Amino acid sequence: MRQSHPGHLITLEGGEGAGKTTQQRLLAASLSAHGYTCLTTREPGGTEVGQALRHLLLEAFPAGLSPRTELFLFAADRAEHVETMIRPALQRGSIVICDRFTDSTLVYQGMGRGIEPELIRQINQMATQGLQPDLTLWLNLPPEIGLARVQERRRTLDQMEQQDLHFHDRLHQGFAQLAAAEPRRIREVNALRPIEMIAAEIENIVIR
Ligand code: T5A
Repeated sequence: MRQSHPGHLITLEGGEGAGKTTQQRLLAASLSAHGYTCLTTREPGGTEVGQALRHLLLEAFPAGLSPRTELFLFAADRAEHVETMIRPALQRGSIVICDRFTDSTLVYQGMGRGIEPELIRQINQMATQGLQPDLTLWLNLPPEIGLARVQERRRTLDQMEQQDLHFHDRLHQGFAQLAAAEPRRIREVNALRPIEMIAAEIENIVIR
């Protein structure tokens, strides 16, 4: 997919604890070693404004927010992130590797919270002003394994991590549906393997 900038946007998607941050770091190191300029970032919370929104979304209200409030706050985070950080980096020719992006909203706020997908697509479109990932890597891991990893690592769980397994199963199905619908953009990666093996497959997908 060619867009109106010289850079490339790669997004990492998947359930909780699927290994996105780990693989983001390894991919950035590999691309840098090949001479590419990379920017690693994440949603929510890639910008200073986003950090405040991340706190509101995931930590400040243990009882949760209403689904539409949540949707608009994720969209606000993305609007700020795209406008002030992602698009300028793409204009400079960087490879931007973003931990979660628009597919997370479709899955979490759509399949998870039950908001109509068409509304989410419209809001994603407004937030990104049409910017789409060139490539999305879906780290496919059974939700119970990802959640166990997160629980092992942290004493307190955020808003989404506290949801029950049915919720996380729906998210997993949601990512599978998106990957089936857009096989050219979304590449499924089996995340139930050692870190190095996953990294090697991702490197092979990205640098061909
Ligand atoms: N959200 C986000 C929405 O609802 N809507 C949206 O639009 C957006 C953008 C973000 C939350 O917000 C939600 C989704 C999320 O619930 P977050 O803290 O950023 O919150 O959550 P995650 O993105 O899930 O980040 P995590 O850090 O929890 O998971 P990662 O990044 O997928 O996993 P990672 O790399 O940190 O690894 C987790 C642990 O597993 C180990 C690592 O060492 C680490 O300890 N690990 C492995 N262990 C064994 N084998 C492997 N292959 C391993 N890979 C990693």
